[in-house]
Amino acid sequence: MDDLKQKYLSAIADASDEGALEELRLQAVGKKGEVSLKMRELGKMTPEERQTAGPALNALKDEINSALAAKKVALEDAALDARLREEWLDVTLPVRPQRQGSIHPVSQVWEECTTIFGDMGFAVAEGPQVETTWYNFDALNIPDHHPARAEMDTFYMHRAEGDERPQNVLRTHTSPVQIRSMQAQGAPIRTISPGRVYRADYDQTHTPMFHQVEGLAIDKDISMANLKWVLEEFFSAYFGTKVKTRFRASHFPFTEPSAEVDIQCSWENGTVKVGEGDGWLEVLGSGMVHPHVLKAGGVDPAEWQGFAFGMGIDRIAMLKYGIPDLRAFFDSDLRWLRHYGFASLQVPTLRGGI
Ligand code: 2NL
Repeated sequence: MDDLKQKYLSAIADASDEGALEELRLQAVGKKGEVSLKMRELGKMTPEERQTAGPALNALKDEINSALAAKKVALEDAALDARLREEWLDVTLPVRPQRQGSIHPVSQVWEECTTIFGDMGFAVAEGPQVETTWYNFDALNIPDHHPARAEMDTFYMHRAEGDERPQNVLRTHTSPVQIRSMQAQGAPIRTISPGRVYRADYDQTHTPMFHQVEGLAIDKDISMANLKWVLEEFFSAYFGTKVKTRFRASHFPFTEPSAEVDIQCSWENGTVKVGEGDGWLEVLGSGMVHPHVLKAGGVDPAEWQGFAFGMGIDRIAMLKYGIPDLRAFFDSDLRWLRHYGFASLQVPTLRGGI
């Protein structure tokens, strides 16, 4: 019996996991286990033998059971210790870098424009980027021979050999949207049309795609005085400071008279500040809508008149944020974002930053 005890106690002590332990329990004290079989032999013993063997077997069974229970607890503790060693977290580690999106500055300025003009009572209209030459040119009093129609300035859509339908273009301004608004709702009208426009041009101050917001106000007695007020109100709201404007006579086919508008600014060691100083910066074109254009929009020029203006969203975004080169917007958005130290770019990345 001592052999049995030695055998099982040392086997239990050596058991490496709960499975092995259960195996040992069955071998020793299970129904057909060695100790149980021995207990069954008690019946064949003499009463004297049974008197010593009975309590001894019970004691052995108890001892093995408590060794099994103790070992089970020890194995569980060891397993927990191992897990704790494996699964610990260093809460002092810096957080993992997270990629964070942000609204593109051009989109932000676009949004600001619609909000400011919206507050002044202008509706917002959008329209197709692929336009007919009628909406893009003819309706705007741009004659056939006008240089703006030339291949080098305008992106003409591909047309299959023998296709005689009028050629479509990528719109060169958002004026077609204004024409469509006039046709759809007639006069009076106050609307702005922000959007993407396209011209075959690429240098320090021109990109083939850029963003424009045009404005149109037509009523019985709209004048350039109203235009001046609207623009000064807009620029003051946009730049957050009172901004004076200066109108210079100009020429556009779609307005008569026409004016280029400058805003007040100062130049200090190469940086422009809007709304102060005695310098001027050209920011937009404008004028009184040409009677031909009113007619194209289905509005009677004998009864109605109005102003229109067109300004570059990218350009006024650059002015507000101090971007020197328009190409920064499009060559690489990252370059532009980095210029402003946008939060997402301060975080180290797997690519080693940009
Ligand atoms: C510029 C010049 C301008 C307009 C756009 C316009 C639209 C209609 C009728 C008349 Cl429907 N005019 N738009 C007028 C004057 C100038 O843009 O240099 N923009 C950056």
